[in-house]
Amino acid sequence: MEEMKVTKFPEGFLWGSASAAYQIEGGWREDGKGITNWDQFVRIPGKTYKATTGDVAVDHYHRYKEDIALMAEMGLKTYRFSVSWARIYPEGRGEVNPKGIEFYENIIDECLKYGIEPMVTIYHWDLPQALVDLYGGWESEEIIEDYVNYAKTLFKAYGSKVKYWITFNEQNIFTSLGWLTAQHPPGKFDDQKTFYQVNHHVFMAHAKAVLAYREMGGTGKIGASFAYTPSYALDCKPENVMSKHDYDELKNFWWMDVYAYGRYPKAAMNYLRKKGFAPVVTKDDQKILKAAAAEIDFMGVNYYQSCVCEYNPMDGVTPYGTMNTTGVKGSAQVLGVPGIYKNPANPYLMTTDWDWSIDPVGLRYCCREITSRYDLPIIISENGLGAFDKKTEDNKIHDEYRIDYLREHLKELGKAIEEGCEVLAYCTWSFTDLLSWLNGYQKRYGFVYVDREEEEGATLDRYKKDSFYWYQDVIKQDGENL
Ligand code: BGP
Repeated sequence: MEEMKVTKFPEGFLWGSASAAYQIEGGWREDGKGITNWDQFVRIPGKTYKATTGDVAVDHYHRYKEDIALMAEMGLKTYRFSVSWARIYPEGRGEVNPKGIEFYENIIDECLKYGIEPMVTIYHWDLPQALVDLYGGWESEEIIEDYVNYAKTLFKAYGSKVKYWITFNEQNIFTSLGWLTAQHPPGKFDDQKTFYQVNHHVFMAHAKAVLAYREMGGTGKIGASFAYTPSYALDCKPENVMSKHDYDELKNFWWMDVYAYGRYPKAAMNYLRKKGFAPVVTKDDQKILKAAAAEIDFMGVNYYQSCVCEYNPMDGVTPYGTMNTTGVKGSAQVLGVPGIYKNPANPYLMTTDWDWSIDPVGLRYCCREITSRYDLPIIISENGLGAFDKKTEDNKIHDEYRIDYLREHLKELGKAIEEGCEVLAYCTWSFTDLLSWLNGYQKRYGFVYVDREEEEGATLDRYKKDSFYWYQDVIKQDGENL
């Protein structure tokens, strides 16, 4: 389609930024918070970059007023943050912790005070450890009821103030890293059978929470956020095109089809049945998934990069190999599933220091695919550049590379809107610098620099980066100056 100029983002477009509780809050044992799976996992030697933890993180727990004041100064229209389940229910279930309820109430009120729309992620990976000890966390279907109970507690407490709800952040990532690559808790390796069953439990928890929200009279918008890595076939060789098809079913539609249609993609399900990995799905489950699919209001998309698909022979590469968590360019390996696909580098794209491809067009591709396949509105719930930032002697951070990255992605998003995609919001990852789960504090994403390194002890003072002023201007002009 012909090259077009973006003239306008829609009226009321939510220019935003995002975070997650574990990555910013700190205060890991304060005010009655329970221990989470991540609190434990980061203490296992070798699991995180330089043994970094979120014990203190960027101390948002004590500095949220300062951070939200900075958001207001920037002109942010929405702030996406997550609630830590263990602050609300220290044991995952049972007694509510009033201090936890109060903390997020304060955050919500502080946002509303400045006219910033709070967007709440109910689950962004930190799970009360008590539920893992009790029944194995997501491995048991018992968790569905506990999650729904927790979600209902949030709907009840904040439902009159919060209009945007995200049930789960990147179900595909936390389950893959948790049960396949052992890089996230519970650190299981190549356990495909459990992986698919765990995912089914998460789908059911999502679906039942969506239905509960409606039953409680919720009139806001609710959906899940998916880590969408769109794929391109290496070339027109039919076996490579087929590998792209398989990749899409197994890595993308497996999740998005369930959210949007309430059913699993057929070819992928057949493949998994043959392998013995297919989840147990009852007739009742199917009904619930379908009912919830009819109720979601948007597809949340976390977009960072695209990938290339090439046929991978039976003796080819596996999904398990070195991931770049150090920022040393070129240290990531090509991975894939034998007999199906592998993901070689894209020679047309540049990469970040962590070997993630930089592909603004991929964001437009995501929006177009979702619009055509699901006909759903879209919330870009994350997009951003992880980079090494340097603070100069006069306390400036010249992150023009981040400005370039965001500008190019926003231009493509604008084109997607022109092409008919209904995009409600765009949240950058992230507002302040924060902890990157596996990559420590040196991989920075924020508009606001936080003075801290991998070791504790720095001031945690905040400094506005050049990108802060740039995004402030984008928001002021509603994207007309991109
Ligand atoms: C997404 C997560 C975020 C954030 C982001 C950046 O997968 O939802 O929590 O971490 O990725 O990733 P990373 O920190 O690995 O660079």
